[in-house]
Amino acid sequence: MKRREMLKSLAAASAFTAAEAMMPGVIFAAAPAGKAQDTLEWKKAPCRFCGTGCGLLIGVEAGKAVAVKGDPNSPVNKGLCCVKGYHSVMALYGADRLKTAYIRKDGKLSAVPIQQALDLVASQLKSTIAATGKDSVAIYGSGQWTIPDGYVASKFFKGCIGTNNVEGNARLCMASAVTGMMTSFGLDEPMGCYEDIDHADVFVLWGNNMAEMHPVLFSRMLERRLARPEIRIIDLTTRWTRTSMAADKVMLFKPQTDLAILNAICYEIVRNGWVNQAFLDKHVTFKAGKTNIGYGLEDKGNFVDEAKPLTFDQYKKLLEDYTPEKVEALSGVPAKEIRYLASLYGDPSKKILSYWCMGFNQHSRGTWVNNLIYDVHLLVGKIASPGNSPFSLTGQPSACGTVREVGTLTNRLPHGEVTNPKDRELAAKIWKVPLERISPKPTYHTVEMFRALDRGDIRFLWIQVTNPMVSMPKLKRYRDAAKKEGRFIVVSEVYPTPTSDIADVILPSAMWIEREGMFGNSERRTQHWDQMVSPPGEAMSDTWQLIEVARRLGFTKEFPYKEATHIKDIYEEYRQFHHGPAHEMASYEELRKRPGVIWPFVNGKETKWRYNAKYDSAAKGDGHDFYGKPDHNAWLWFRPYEPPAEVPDKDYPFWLNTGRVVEHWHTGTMTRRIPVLHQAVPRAYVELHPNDAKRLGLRQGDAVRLSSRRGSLVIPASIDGRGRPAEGQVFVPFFDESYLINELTLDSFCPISGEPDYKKCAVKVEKA
Ligand SMILES: Nc1nc2c(c(=O)[nH]1)N[C@H]1C(S)=C(S)[C@@H](COP(=O)(O)OP(=O)(O)OC[C@H]3O[C@@H](n4cnc5c(=O)[nH]c(N)nc54)[C@H](O)[C@@H]3O)O[C@H]1N2
Ligand SMILES: Nc1nc2c(c(=O)[nH]1)N[C@H]1C(S)=C(S)[C@@H](COP(=O)(O)OP(=O)(O)OC[C@H]3O[C@@H](n4cnc5c(=O)[nH]c(N)nc54)[C@H](O)[C@@H]3O)O[C@H]1N2
Ligand code: SF4
Ligand SMILES: [Mo]
Repeated sequence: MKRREMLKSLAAASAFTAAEAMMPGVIFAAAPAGKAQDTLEWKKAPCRFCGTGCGLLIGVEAGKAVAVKGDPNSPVNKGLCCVKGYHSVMALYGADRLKTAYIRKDGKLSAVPIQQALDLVASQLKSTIAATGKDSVAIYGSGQWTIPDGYVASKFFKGCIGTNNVEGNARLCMASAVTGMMTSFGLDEPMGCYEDIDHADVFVLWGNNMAEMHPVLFSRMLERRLARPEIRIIDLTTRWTRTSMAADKVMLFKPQTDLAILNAICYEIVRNGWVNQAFLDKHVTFKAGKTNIGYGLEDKGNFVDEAKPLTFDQYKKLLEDYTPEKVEALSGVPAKEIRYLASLYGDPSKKILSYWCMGFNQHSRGTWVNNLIYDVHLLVGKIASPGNSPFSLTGQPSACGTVREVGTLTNRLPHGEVTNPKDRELAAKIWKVPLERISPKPTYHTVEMFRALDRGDIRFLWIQVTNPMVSMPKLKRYRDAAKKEGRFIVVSEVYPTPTSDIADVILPSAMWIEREGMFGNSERRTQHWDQMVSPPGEAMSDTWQLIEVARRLGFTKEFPYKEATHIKDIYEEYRQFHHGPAHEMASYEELRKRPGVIWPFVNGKETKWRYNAKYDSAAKGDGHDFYGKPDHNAWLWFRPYEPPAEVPDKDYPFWLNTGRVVEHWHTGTMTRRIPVLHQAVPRAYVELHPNDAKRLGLRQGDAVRLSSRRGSLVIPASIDGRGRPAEGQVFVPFFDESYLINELTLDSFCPISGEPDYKKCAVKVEKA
């Protein structure tokens, strides 16, 4: 069945809601009729979808995954799931699953045996390297890669071929969180964990829609408030969402002005004497970076920041531009509310948890805004202890475990940076490759990688577990690039997608529980699962596809693993990179036994809070020790407000914001093949504020023409549906390939992280 026919064949709307599915212990309706659940064989796996990393139990019968329940032993979800978790196994059984490989001949894709396709991939890789050099071949992977997938990709490309052309879609997602943590603390990934929820008195959500995107954590937070009504949830957002419905207070702010609001909170904390001076004196160094840093709109930009020393007095002076009154004028949040927010952070009797996700990270000043939230917590010393936590929520199931920990980014290695000779030495030693082979120079982050494909600097691109022909910003440029003469695109997929449409070779992949693997979630928890069912047809795991091709290039010594034990062997090899109290990981055996293990895992104990000697064996002394930085201090950065790359004007008077809905996963390839999820939200729409709709004469369901300087789209209107943007703003989810909203978005990015800003550009809205 063709993709379009398949999507059409799924019937129209149903009244199924997420809330109905949020019940522990439910087996989804597809469990075989009359089958008692205890006759099924149940096996543990982390959920396939979001970075919450819920533990699931999968019921298998006659070689098919037929049921799901939340794992009551998982400390993450304690038996609960959301609607995607409960229906996750149905994603394996879409009618048009790819079962065979395809090769493009004379413009048309034809089915071939997978071994033949792998031969072609290998010979094309070899001939491209011979003709245009090793830096003309690249791999673009994903935060949905398993740990072994990412590890093998990095070893193959960085250690064997010798190019740093390795990236992952987490660049579009978590890169600003990474650079935020690296610049503030010198090490990546949150210091706290989900248990912080059980200790906090105040929760501040900084532009993340937790009710829909991290629903199980959201329900844990609501449960805590149910037991202790004095607990407060504050939602700072640019758009009214389901999260706002549950919050005690909603503060709507203008896009990008979070930078100013955070500085105003710092200003108020200082002005009121709420600063924890003893903590600052002992643990904090003040810094300032460059300003007016641009938006990455030109090719080959290479921004390098600096860290100028700053005194506390100089810092206080700089904050004077951010009085609550001045920031009210910029952000639209009343000064009184900014003061209230500051008082919550400043109150020494309150433990406070800050959460954020794409509102901060997909931001042309993403690194800055991440730094600023740490500043707030550092000023009052509410950090790295139970209930006091600035916590960056991760999007994908293994953006942490794979992209960030294995280091599948151009600048990273499984441990450290390619620019650091010591880190390269360690990699060469563990990989058993010549040191000179690992290049000391980072090449391209994701947007620049696709620009290089456009220019012809990259000619071979292997894409695994991501759908960039839907998810890249300013899509037309990068789709045209991929289709250019002399470009060779390999796509490992499980379903036909707009990305497989432009492929020269499609490799059918084994999905999730059709192969063994590990993911690492938001709270540094590594989770293992066994293969439970067979992949369809010739589908092969992404790990094994890479090994097959690497061996064809002659790297047999580097990839000696036996198929039966390769996941264990790869994991144990990878684990050597992280030996030591700052990142020790659990053994393979340990992972198989437990419902996930939080690293650093030292002497059989998880480290729930880092940088605090009470909990973290890598920390020296008896209090905090920010050992990621050479001076053992956290760096508190002054970062100013700067506007985004494009703001509404006379011709394009609306802000365009984009994102997600609870029922769908990203580009919808999996969730649109799960009938109950597809039927709940069968197509995309543009959300409008009712006043804007009225002014434009638009009613629910009317066709709306949305245009930006890059593209245009006709899409149905949604007024007072699930979300409500502020006046002058519109919102479109990106799950529906029939409405490619990324034709309109802009590829501006944070110059420090390289992460694009999908949340802000200017559009025109007309009745179509
Ligand atoms: N159901 C479901 N869950 C998912 C996913 C999914 O596809 N479906 N994807 C996962 C992934 S990979 C990710 S990255 C996460 C994303 O999780 P979220 O970040 O929570 O979700 P988004 O819909 O991308 O972003 C929505 C938020 O962006 C905020 N925003 C817009 N402009 C600004 C701004 O200028 N500043 C700030 N601070 N906020 C702003 C809005 O207030 C809005 O609440 O979800 C994960 N969970
Ligand atoms: N406008 C807009 N665009 C965005 C964002 C936004 O907020 N707004 N958010 C960005 C963010 S945060 C993210 S994380 C990205 C996500 O963007 P993508 O990564 O492009 O989206 P997915 O739909 O998750 O793509 C995963 C693909 O892998 C396939 N797949 C599933 N399992 C397997 C497997 O085991 N092996 C292989 N080889 N393939 C498999 C699926 O069918 C799917 O096509 O989108 C980014 N793009
Ligand atoms: S909250 Fe995330 S990890 Fe948990 S069941 Fe839902 S999609 Fe899966
Ligand atoms: Mo993401």
